[in-house]
Amino acid sequence: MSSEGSRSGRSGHLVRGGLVGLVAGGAGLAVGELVAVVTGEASSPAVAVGQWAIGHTPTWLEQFAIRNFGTGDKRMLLIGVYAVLALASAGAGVLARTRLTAASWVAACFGLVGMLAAATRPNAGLSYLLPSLLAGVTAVLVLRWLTILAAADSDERAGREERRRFLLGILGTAAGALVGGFGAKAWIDSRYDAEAARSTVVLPKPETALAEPPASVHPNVSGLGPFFTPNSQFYRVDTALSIPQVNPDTWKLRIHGMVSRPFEITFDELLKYAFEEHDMTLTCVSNPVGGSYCGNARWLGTPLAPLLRRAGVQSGADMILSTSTDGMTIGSPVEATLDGRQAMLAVAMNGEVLPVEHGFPCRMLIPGLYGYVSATKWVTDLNITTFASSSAYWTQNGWSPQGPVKTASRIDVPSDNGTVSAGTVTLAGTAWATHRGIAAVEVQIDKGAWQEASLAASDTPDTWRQWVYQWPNAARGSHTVAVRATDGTGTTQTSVVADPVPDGATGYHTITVQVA
Ligand SMILES: Nc1nc2c(c(=O)[nH]1)N[C@H]1C(S)=C(S)[C@@H](COP(=O)(O)O)O[C@H]1N2
Ligand SMILES: [Mo]
Repeated sequence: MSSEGSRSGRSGHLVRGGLVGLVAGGAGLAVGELVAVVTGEASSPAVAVGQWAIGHTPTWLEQFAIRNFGTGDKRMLLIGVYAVLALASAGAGVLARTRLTAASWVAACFGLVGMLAAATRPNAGLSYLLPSLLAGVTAVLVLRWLTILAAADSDERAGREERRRFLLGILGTAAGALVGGFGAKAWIDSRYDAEAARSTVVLPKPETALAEPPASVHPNVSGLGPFFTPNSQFYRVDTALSIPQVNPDTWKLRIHGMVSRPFEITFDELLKYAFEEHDMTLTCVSNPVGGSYCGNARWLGTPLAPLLRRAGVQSGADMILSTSTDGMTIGSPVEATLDGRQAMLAVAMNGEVLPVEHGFPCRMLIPGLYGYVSATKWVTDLNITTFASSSAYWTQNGWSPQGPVKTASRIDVPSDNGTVSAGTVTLAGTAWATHRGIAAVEVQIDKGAWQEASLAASDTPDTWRQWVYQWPNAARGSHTVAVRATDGTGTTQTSVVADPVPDGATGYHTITVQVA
């Protein structure tokens, strides 16, 4: 009797409808994933919708996600996409018990949303529509079929046969969807792995070997990060849901647009250019005051200037609109690549072939500019154009077209709210004003007078400069410590507090220290 009740009772209806919807949605997703094995990962329904959402996330929400999830923000987004899909599928399943046609349309709409998202992907062709189209069709068919089986099973005259059919149908489909979906995902992931190609790249030798910077670039303070950020710890900021896997054998760089002699080069041809090593700090415009989206590395690259001269930049052109394999566009001032600074196409980072997540096989770098206007990873196309006629991805999302790095300083030791013992307390951190260099760092305790910190040796004006300050006679209690830097032009960091949007955060990094 009780089983009969749950089969036709109200909550039984909801649960069975929800399950039917979930399985139908899952079957659709699995079919989408399977088709994407052929049409490409970017066309898979979940990836297409997630990637579309990344491009359309309002900047405030994106900043929130970066603050709270850091580099895990992408995983959160995919979880969000799956959660919305699961809820909607379950809802469609419940609706199907009374309104099968309406519910079928809901399922079809999900296929449509996937198709629309896939159509907006860079390099999207007609084949990009297939995974979501077939996913939608599958979801509708499975939804209708399982709803009919479920209805037969809940009928008063239903017997063992109806129950058997329904259970077999729903469990079989669920198992098939899980195996098919996860199998297809694994298949896609294993199809091309840039890591193997990366391990066979022979790095070119720099024209002149660059000496190691003196040991004195790094004050030996425990808790202070090293002068060069290890690749494994280097921050990562990009919009890629899955890291682009670029094959260096088919990689090409095209330089075109407002140039007299457009050309294209292969990776082997690129490696025949003159290479140089350069130490440079890279930082992100979305780094909050005191944040960690800043890293320092020794890069090996070929200067951009000779490449641009070979192409012959026409007068009036002031922007390099670079594009990556994943469709990211970044606009950089032509001027910054021709004024003598070491703007380069980099192929190595800290003595290692560029890591895949940092742009393998080739990325752009321009000292003095935030990454969003200079540091295109997986770059394949340089379109010489004008700021007046073109706009890049981030600019369309509310960021400023121009992004010179603002002077910034950070207290790394002790950590915010850390406890230290009374007496002499060692404060240490880093400061950067990429391409202008750091001339001074000052520390302020409890809003008192600014005290000059000791600067570590300078490597290049393009690198950050670490600092130490021995705070004498720190008394027990809670104290605030602030820091500010002066750049190589003599300009001191502004105290005015500004958000990262639109062109970089300002204000003094201030921490609380408990002296015990
Ligand atoms: N293709 C691509 N390149 C990109 C980005 C991106 O999203 N896609 N992000 C840029 C931004 S905003 C920054 S700060 C730097 C970060 O480089 P990293 O991840 O190697 O630290 O890469 C830049 N290059
Ligand atoms: Mo950035």
